Amino acid sequence: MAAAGSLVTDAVVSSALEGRIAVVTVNYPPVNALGAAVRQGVSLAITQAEQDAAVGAIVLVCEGRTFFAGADITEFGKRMIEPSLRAMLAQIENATKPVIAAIHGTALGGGLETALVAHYRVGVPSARVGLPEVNLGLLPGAGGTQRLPRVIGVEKALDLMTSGALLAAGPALTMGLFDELVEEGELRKGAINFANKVLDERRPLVKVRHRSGKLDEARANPKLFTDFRKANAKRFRGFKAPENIIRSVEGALQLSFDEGMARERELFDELLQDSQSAAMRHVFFAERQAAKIDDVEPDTPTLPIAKVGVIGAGTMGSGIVMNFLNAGIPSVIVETKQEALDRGLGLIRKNYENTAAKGKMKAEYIEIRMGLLTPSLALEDLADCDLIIEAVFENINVKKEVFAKLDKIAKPGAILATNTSYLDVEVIAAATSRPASVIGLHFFSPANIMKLLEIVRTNYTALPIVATAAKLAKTIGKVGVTVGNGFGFVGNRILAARDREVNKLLLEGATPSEIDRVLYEFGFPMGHLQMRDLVGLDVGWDRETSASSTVREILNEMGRHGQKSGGGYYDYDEQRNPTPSPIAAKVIADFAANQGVAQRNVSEDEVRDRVLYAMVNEGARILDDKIAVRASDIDIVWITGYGWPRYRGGPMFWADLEGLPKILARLKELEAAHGADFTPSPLIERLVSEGRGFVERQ
Ligand code: 3H9
Repeated sequence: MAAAGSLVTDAVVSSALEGRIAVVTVNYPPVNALGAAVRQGVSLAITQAEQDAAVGAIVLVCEGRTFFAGADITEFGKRMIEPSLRAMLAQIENATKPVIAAIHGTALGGGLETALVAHYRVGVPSARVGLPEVNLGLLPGAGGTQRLPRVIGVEKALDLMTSGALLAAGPALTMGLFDELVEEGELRKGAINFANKVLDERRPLVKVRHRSGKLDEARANPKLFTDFRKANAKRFRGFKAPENIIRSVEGALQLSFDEGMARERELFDELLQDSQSAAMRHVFFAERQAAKIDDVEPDTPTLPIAKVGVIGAGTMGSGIVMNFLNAGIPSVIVETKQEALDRGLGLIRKNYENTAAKGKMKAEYIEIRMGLLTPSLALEDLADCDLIIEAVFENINVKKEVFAKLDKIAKPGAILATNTSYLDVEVIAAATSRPASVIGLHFFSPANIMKLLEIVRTNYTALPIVATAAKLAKTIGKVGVTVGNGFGFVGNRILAARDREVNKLLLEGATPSEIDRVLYEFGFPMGHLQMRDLVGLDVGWDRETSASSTVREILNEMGRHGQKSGGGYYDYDEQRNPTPSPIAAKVIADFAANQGVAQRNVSEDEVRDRVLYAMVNEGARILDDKIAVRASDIDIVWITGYGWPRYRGGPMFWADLEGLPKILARLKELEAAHGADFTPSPLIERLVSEGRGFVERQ
């Protein structure tokens, strides 16, 4: 090989000559986003390589953990610095010398779009590619919607772009997206070899824009788009980006390439200016922010978690332990009775079998995962666990008793965690001689699926315990949000505020369907009362102390426990479809009469304001009480744990969009009509007087 010569050297983009090949290397940590410095550097390097007679072909490669992770999201909404991404891509596509994209890590969004304008693509086997702009409420706006369908076909491209899913290198090679895979760790060398081959074989400058075979295949199926829309209607409900993606791909079939690009740009700009994208970009950063805990430093020690114990094999305990089995961590699950233990193990196995049957897990993993689990009837078997999570009945005395016993059994230094959803973790910790080792790990049902983990720290919890919990959340694929110790923490405290308001509305005459419709149309997967029926009205209900003092208690006393018993706030058929329930309506009306509440017609607007503003006000009080450290953490809790629509950014971001002055004025009206539940939180008053919002916008 001829001596390497340096063409351009810059901290961000450098270029070196390896024989006939100009290797353009980008180094823009952490993820090589295509910010202005990168675009300028790449553009200059391509120009110079084009002008240099010694250069036959160009390899574009990135340093660090990944190929380009996409456009620089922090630049959106700011003045664009030339060259634009689209201009840089046009320059690559129109280069007179072959450009080879050399891909490792994840080529995402604008990153994959860059690869798609190169004339050839090589990658290492661990590389993955995708167009996840949909997760930011956007569409691939630098040619992705026009080029990806031309390479992998319209249906597959629609699937990838509307889901944001990634494609592994193997399938990408089969589909023709990669031209060659090269040895892991040898990308640069492999790409240079490939480039030399292109030159030796005088291969042409292949442009994706000229491919039409896959589009012709799609044109043969005129129902493709209608079917795709129909099949995904539920998933796309209320969310604009998927529809714009579909329309942009329709453009690829109906228009010339350049017209298709212009259509894509229009549809992209429309999304970029929409509040849904602003909300989703907020969520992107908020999720990463949530992982940062103010007093945890990179050098804060964490404890190794090699073995986990879970107490309780009910729905919650079984779901919790699956997280650790999935992560390959040996675990013990303890119950008091053999029957309950067997039921729990059955639940776990069935869950794995269903996952395998759906093709989402290889069948051999069922035994591998079950093999990591030790069932036990003795708390003593938890003695060598590094972390023990209690998931027993939600009663403070029961929990205190369990922790007092654990204190005697657990090894020194073990983390003792409670999965309580409302109770005081400090009181539970006080039942032990080591409150510094006690923490709340609040999982959400179904615990093996739901992304959220509330990490509840008390005044006593030691910092390494908090840091370990945050790290563990990542290990098991959860979004960990660290919160303070107070009734219901963040999520359930806001849920309780919503519940309180929903119950008042029911008595005043709004029907379950009317209340739920408002929430469903707002974008929640289901309404509040449907959710209550689904979870079960008897969860947390104590038969012994039940005194017909709420509608829910009365429904429970009547055996109406929700979906599973055929009725709750709604009636259910065999398929569990809800219909309005005359029985529940009578219970509510009688109860209202008993309480002296006159029933009336309640407007949808009133339902909306009362339910949503009560939640926002409670969120503000949570900030006042320092139970959450940032408004964006509350947003993440409600998005990942309670189905708040991601495209509305969470309750606090949504409140900013709605306008805090408007919310404050309405809260005052509601306070006058309904009392102290609506007294505006001091934080809202303060923010309005300062002309600020909850969330500092990016
Ligand atoms: C696009 O391309 C539009 C085009 O189609 C059209 C344009 C006209 N920009 O996630 P991590 C930051 S839209 C700026 O913790 P990981 C991130 O905030 C883009 N910053 O690492 C974090 O910062 P901090 C389409 C970005 O290893 C740090 O990098 N692309 C960007 O777990 C580390 O991130 C996407 O949507 C960005 N594009 O995961 C991909 N990406 O350290 C978005 C990340 O201050 N990115 N940062 O908290 C990802 O999915 C993940 O970051 C990735 C790495 C998988 C790459």
